[in-house]
Amino acid sequence: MSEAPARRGPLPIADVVVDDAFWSPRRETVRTRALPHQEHQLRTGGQFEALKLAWRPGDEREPHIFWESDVAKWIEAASYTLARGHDPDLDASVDEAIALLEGAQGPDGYLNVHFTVVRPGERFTDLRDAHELYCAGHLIEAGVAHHAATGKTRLLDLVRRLADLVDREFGPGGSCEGGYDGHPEIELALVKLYRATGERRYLDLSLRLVDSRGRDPHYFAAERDRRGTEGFFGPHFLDRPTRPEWYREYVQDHAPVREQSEAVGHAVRAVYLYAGMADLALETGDAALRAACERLWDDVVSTKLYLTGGIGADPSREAFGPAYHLPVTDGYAETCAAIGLVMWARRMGALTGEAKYADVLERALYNGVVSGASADGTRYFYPNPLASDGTVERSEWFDCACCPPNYARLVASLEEYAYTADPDGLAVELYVSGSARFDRDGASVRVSQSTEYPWDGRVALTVDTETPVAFALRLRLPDWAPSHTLTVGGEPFEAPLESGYLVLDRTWAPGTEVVLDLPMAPTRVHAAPAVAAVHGRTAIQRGPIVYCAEEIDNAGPVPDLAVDPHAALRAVPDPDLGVVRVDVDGVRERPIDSLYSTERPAAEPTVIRTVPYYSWANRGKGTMAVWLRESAR
Ligand code: FUB
Ligand code: ZN
Repeated sequence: MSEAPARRGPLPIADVVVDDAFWSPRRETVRTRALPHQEHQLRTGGQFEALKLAWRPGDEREPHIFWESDVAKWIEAASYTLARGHDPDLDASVDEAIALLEGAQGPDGYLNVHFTVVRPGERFTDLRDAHELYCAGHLIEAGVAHHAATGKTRLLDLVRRLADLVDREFGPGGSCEGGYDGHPEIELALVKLYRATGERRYLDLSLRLVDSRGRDPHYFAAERDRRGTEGFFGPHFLDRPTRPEWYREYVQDHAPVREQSEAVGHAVRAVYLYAGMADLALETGDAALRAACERLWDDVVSTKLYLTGGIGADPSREAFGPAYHLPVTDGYAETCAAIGLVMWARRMGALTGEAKYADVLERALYNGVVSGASADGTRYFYPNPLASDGTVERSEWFDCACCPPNYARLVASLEEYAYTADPDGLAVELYVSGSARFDRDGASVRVSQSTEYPWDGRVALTVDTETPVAFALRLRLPDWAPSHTLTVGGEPFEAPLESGYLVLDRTWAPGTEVVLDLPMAPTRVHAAPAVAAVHGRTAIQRGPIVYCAEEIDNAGPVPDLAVDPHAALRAVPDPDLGVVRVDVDGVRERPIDSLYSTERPAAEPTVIRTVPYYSWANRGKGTMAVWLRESAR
């Protein structure tokens, strides 16, 4: 029996059960609809086929530089799903994909089809653009997940051969010494590989890659000069030669990571890098790395975070915009970026022990991540705008298909986000029915949760042990909750609030019940005046759920609606939609004949219906807005 962990971190997936009215159907949809749909897309789109290395110049479907990452994320999502229960068909499909990957791997461990059949001889010559290390990172994450889920070692062995090659090439005396990736991802993956294998050199490699960024002489400029071309994305980034500093920021390569304070550049690249940095700070105790992570976090949440937990406001480059630049209709907020924020947040929580990170994790998860897929799991958003002119809808797939399997792997691995074990006991990060099991003083302890969250704020927890056992149970008090009530064994209980957690540090008798009640009254949310895009507008939130008005519920275009600023917000269970709606009185303004008028438009009273943002665009196209105008009265 294992003992208390030396530091905070997620429990092994096998020790967590998610059996939840909100999440279980979504996870089952990932298993029965999303994963088969994605597998079909990968088979018909060329990703699987490419691994046979049969492509020749002139053939259709030239293997793309990051196709392996699509396959890898799909395998990772499938692995988490296989960890929950036997699924022979899925297991067989995963084994087939692994066999294809094995066939595509070179004898020295190299694996990237594009640089094997399309541009042989050019491997690792375009680190800024070519995504080889990004793909390697996703493959490594898949290998670790597949081994943990199934006990099989083929994919883990494969990715170790790949990681060993990267270690040789990027280590002292290697052909890419001093190099690093233009799209971070491998850094956090190598930390996972280190944890899975105990091999310190993977951690050292990750640290080396992180620390090589932002140095002069500039590696990417030198490799461009060696290559003599602008690289894979040269034709897309025509202004890159004249804006070198901007493009260094784009890949978070403008300063050594310990000196970075502002979240800049491509949002997914950024949060994957910051997640890796947080992992490394946790593993090494490096205070400067931790401080950089904290500064970058503060910058994101105080100036660059959408209410939905989306990040990356600039669609032209999938990038962070300036502070407070959070456009709605033409904003960006890629699904992968919200997912990356969730990944980073979990690591920041483990690093610091502060609940504020899980608050943001929850915001992103229930809003900007869940919105990424349709209710049936087979259509996806890439950008997740906070308003629509009626033209936006999810797609079955994308040429750049990063988001769909990323959604699947996150939802399938919810176990990793619900709890953290720590030397004192257990922290409940997310309120999700199910349970967590851990060992304490030689006893096996199970903490079970029962809740209708996010629709109802009552969470009942039961501590099951054979004998009394002492440990601290931490319950995150969400930042949206203005108050709470807590009972232990049916009696009111005063628990101190530490770093955002209610701490119940006591000896637990078998079967003790804890009930946390969080008020779920809908509230209005206003943005800081500096957020020009939503001046004078209000949003609605209830618990962790952000709401939006959709045309289909409001008998006309959403831009015509204005909320009465004094009207009560009414929570209305909607069994047809399977959600709690929020209704509010307001007005519908009538169109006027001219573009401008000295008169206010005539307005008629109406009830404005709002539904969870994550659920929008499941009932056809129409206008939508999270931030609603307020009426004049
Ligand atoms: O570059 C790989 C992935 O494609 C990124 O993470 C996404 O933002 C999309 O650009
Ligand atoms: Zn994406």
